[in-house]
Amino acid sequence: MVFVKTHDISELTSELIGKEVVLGGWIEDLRKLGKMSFITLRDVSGISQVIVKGELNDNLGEINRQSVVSVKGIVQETKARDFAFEIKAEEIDVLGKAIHPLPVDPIGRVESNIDTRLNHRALDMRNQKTASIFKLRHHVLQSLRKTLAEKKFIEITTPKIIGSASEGGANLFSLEYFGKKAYLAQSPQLYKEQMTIGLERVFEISNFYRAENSHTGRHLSEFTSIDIEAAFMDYNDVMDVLESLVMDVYKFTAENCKKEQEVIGHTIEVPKSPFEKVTYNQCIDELKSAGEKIEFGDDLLDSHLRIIGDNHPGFFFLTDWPMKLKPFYIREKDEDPELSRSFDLQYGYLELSSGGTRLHNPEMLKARLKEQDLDPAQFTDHLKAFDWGMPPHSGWGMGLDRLMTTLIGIDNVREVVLYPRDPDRLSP
Ligand code: AMO
Repeated sequence: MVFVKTHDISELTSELIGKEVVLGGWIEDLRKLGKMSFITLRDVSGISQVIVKGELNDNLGEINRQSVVSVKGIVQETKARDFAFEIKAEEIDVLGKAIHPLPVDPIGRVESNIDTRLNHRALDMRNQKTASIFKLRHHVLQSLRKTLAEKKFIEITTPKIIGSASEGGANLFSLEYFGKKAYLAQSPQLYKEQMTIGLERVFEISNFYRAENSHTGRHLSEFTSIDIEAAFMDYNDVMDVLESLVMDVYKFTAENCKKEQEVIGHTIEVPKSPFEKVTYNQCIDELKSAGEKIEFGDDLLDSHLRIIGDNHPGFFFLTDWPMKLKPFYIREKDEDPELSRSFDLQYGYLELSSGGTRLHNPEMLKARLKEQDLDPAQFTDHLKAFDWGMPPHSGWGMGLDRLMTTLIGIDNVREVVLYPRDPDRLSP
């Protein structure tokens, strides 16, 4: 049995013609034509054709499509249009049998609905479109980390099991923790703010949890968040960081993920920069002009955001929200304390990120907690840090899953998450 690969399929070159290689992958297609068989072999890097002749062909037996095999053979030129080279097989070993019927067709000839694909996600990953989405997600993560490191942000990992809410009481999953009540973190908010004391600029890319009973294409119970927090920056500075991060992700993937774009059937268009900044007050005016009954201080509903999104397609910042609509840690504007130094990054109607300048005066922070019916005693550990020399700081959180949907032009986050969690889906 041979299972040590000498090459990935994409590594086959004309220099290898006449040489022996060992490939490993799965059988995408197998055609027996009497004295000969043609196998289409796929691995993560590409596809190749394997020619099986003579005694090897006579003894080939039944091998189901999608079974994993290793093939030892000689590289040769091919007349087949779809392949760069072919392999004349000398030895074929079945390493992992695929038992038919399979629950989804990874070739995509028979289309399966998203639920069926998610229920059999590992096999769905042999569908080239699905694999391309997750290769793209990998490149997005690489790009984000590269840009943030260049901007001197230090990557941190904060706890996901916590003793009190980070974002206030709503939407918390609770669990039993050795006889005590614990929660799953909704965001790294408090920890990332605290870390600016010693690390100044931090970022985290992790999963966070929201017990939101929402059944939409953009809400998950477990989502991946990209979070930053930066000392000595205000909300305009962190908006700049966010914009350059998004621009870099688009440029990097547009340039380096040509094959993935082709397979997905979507061309990544690098957006225009700078992104427009639209204030909350401007939105209220636009909504009134569109005939909506809305006043300063009202939250923007989905229906409102659809109107605003139509007026401002693509990326734009929605800034200067009323203080009363913002979480306790957001700071007011000096010139108008009813307004906050805050923003959302929108992609049309879709909210991708929110952030702002933080309150860093502990007394004001305590007052804001009370204003929002939160108990400062629950935040003792956090508030302590504000007496140890807390720098002024700002930050934001962005949903990676939502960002991915903008990149590939789809409207369901479940397509870009390996094993999505939502109110109806807890396994696999
Ligand atoms: P917020 O609650 O707005 O802000 O979340 C930030 C971003 O996270 C994404 N997101 C979600 N994605 C999928 N499913 C969900 N249920 C979900 N909830 C949120 C969105 C959203 O814009 N601590 C602040 C950020 C900060 O100020 O630093 C926060 O969590 O894309």
